[in-house]
Amino acid sequence: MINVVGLGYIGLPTALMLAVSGTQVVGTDIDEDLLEKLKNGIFCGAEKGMQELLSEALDVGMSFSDICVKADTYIVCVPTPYVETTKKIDTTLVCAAVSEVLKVCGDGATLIIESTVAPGTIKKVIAPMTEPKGIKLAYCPERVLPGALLREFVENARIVGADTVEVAERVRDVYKSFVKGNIEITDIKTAETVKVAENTYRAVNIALANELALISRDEGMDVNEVIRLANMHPRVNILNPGPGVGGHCIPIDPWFLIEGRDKEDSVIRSALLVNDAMADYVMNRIAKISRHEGIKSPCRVGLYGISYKENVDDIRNSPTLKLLEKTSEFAIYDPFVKKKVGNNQFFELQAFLDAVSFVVIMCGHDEIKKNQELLRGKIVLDTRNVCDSLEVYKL
Ligand code: SAJ
Repeated sequence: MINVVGLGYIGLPTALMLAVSGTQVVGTDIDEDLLEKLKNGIFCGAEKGMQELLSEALDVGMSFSDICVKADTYIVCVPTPYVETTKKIDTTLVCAAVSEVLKVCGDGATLIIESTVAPGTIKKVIAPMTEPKGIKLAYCPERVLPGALLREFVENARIVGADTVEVAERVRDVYKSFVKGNIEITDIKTAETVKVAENTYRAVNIALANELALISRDEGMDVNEVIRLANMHPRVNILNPGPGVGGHCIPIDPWFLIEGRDKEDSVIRSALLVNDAMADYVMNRIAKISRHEGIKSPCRVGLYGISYKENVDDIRNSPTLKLLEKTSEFAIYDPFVKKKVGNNQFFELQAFLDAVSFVVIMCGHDEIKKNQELLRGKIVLDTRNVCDSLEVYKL
């Protein structure tokens, strides 16, 4: 039996995948409202296929609990944020989850951490907690992309970090039940580093795209054209510039990799700062275009998209929220965001468009890609390069 602890965007699909693949699974979370919904077969997110997977898992007897239960194997998938001021990992939630596991598990149980951690955290912080009970520790980071979660859960290769081959192989067997990609074995610290290195690679690549956007704007060129043509080189693959880098991984995990290395020059630190500065750049661009077009009030400016990226409902570290911190009068709208997060928020696309003269596309949701015609007659700043049939301002 496996107890998955933390039923967020990784824990829940992991638990469901294991359950439908024939393992007895209990999912644990402290959010009672969430548990009630899940027990009743209700999935509240936007991720494709999750609703069906939940129904299937309930049909094969998966259960939910607000406390940890006795099991052979535990998988901890709770968030590991950073402390805003120091950029250092905040291990409070992961330690709390491990403490709860330790209250119920038998000696020698297997404990897999999936939460992203700063390299060395398992040895420094988790192992001292689990050693007295002889717990077999492993680290198996998730690498799935929100928006394509269930496909990537099955297809992606995985890394298992463990201190002995015996533990690694046991953990590999757990994931083998639903993973078709290779499952590679390494030591715990290497696995921790691989996880944050992957997200750092993406952060640095996006920062390059963002810096190219600034250079291209200054020099009167379209950055998207620069990148499109550069990417025709067989060994160049520059990502897309945008209004900033959001979510709970790419803007945060690279800080874990450079924790304690404050004195060195760092391409990683510079990249994070370049990405963070995009919010100010977009604000300046909005101000300049507004002046040019004679738009006097920020209420007439509408930010399309509140989530951190296209076609997801997650708003953590969203570039739009960063802009709202600077000017709360902007109108906002997002087809995926149903709760109120701003003063001047709309819940219907046409009402939003009727209220503004200037639309800033912050997320390239399919909705706006398919309905570009609705923007005709508006001033548009397209930070995501999604409008291909209209005259728009570019990043
Ligand atoms: N972004 C750009 N330009 C791009 C791509 C992304 O500005 O070309 C922005 C997005 O708009 C968003 C942010 O970056 O604001 C992050 O989005 P993302 O799609 O790059 O990544 P996440 O956070 O949704 O998921 C990442 C993935 N990591 C990698 O691709 C290396 C995913 O595989 C990880 O599992 C996930 O982080 C995680 O949980 O660590």
